[in-house]
Amino acid sequence: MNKRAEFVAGLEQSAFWMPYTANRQFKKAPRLLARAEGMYYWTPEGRKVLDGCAGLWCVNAGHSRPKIVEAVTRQVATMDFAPTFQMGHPIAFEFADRLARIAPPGLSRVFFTNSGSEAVDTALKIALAYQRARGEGQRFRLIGRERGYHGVNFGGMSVGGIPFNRKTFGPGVAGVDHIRHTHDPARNAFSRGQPAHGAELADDLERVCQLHDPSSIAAVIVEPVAGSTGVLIPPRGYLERLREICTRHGILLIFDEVITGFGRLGKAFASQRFGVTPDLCTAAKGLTNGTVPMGAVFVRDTIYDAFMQGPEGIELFHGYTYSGHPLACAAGLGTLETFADEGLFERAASLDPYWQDAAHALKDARHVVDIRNLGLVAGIELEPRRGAPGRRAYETFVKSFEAGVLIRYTGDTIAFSPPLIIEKPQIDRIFQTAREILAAVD
Ligand code: PXG
Repeated sequence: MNKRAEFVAGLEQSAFWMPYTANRQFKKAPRLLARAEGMYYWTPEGRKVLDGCAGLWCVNAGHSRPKIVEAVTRQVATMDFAPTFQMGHPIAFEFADRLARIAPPGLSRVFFTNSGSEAVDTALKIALAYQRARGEGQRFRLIGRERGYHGVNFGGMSVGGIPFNRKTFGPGVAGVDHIRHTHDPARNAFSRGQPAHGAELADDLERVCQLHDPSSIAAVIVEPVAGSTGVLIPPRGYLERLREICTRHGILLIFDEVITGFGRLGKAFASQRFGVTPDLCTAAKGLTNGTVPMGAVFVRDTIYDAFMQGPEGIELFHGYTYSGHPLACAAGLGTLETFADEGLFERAASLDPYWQDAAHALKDARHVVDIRNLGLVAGIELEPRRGAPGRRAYETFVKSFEAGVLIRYTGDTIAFSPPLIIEKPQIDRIFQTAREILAAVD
């Protein structure tokens, strides 16, 4: 047996319980990655794979970028770890201050976490604690949206709206309700950018407010563009209307920008792209270019100030051992420098029309029932195979990897979200490969 065959044979017994993966299926026929640079991965056998999904929506500046590698290398040799509970290190303050400069207007306070899931749970807890701090402690309800994905911790799971992520884990957090999702292919299929129909779906929040009494609601959380559930772009006017309703009722609006943050939609945050400013905003992934795990919550100044005007002592009983970890902060600073030096947010904006045309060129490809896009994100929805939902998209994903292009799939949608350094010929290759595979897949 050669080395690779030996490794694969051993995988079936491997101790690694893989996340969000069909372990038994995968371990029989693994897809492995061993090296990455720029727009590409390489498999252990040296096969080159174009990264059509920025790893998992996180490597926005491309792989193994020198400024990030140098920053992390320098930091690990200087100071590996230092606590942020009643202690501090300059790089954490520096990173937060740099982030505040590109944050949505007014959201210039930053709480560090280690992942998107932790950022979501932190944002929900800050929202509840803030309502209490301002004398509105009766606001205990948290409202999410059907088809929402907010990570896998208990808060995020509870406000999330994807049945498989919830149904085996008990009742979740109390006092949660959901508004309806915005997916409306009957009216909006093949929309380019934001769909025209559906602003009125935001009024579903009014229904929930009337059901529970708005004065019992602390916060509403939505993804400005929903990613994991299959790339759902907000209808024109929808986010504006959500904002209005929240403001009218004293409810905090949280944008979960874990995938939309850091240039994905052609601006630092989706909030700036849509011109709608939430009260809190979560981030992760592109924050450190995926190099070192990290998440963050951006908080409106007035919310931070409310805590700082409370009694002396610890203002918020919340935090993680690794909040503001020096390696993550170093990676983050290197990432921001790379974004700025190369103008990557503007680059994403300028590629948007080309990307849109390339995606929508698949309108007549086999199995395709809808195409959705915004910034450097696209979702192509396939007609489900009869009796086997999700199977066609899964096979497309596997065959695409074999053909040298890494994409994602969720349900029957294949999703594309490349690093923002992508070149036009690489855009062509991603969609051309998808077209060929769809023609061949049953
Ligand atoms: N919020 C949103 C909007 C996300 O997309 C999280 C929170 C959780 O982040 P962490 O870092 O805890 O995983 C996410 C994560 C996919 C895919 O292919 C998307 C995510 C994660 C893995 C795969 O759609 N999003």
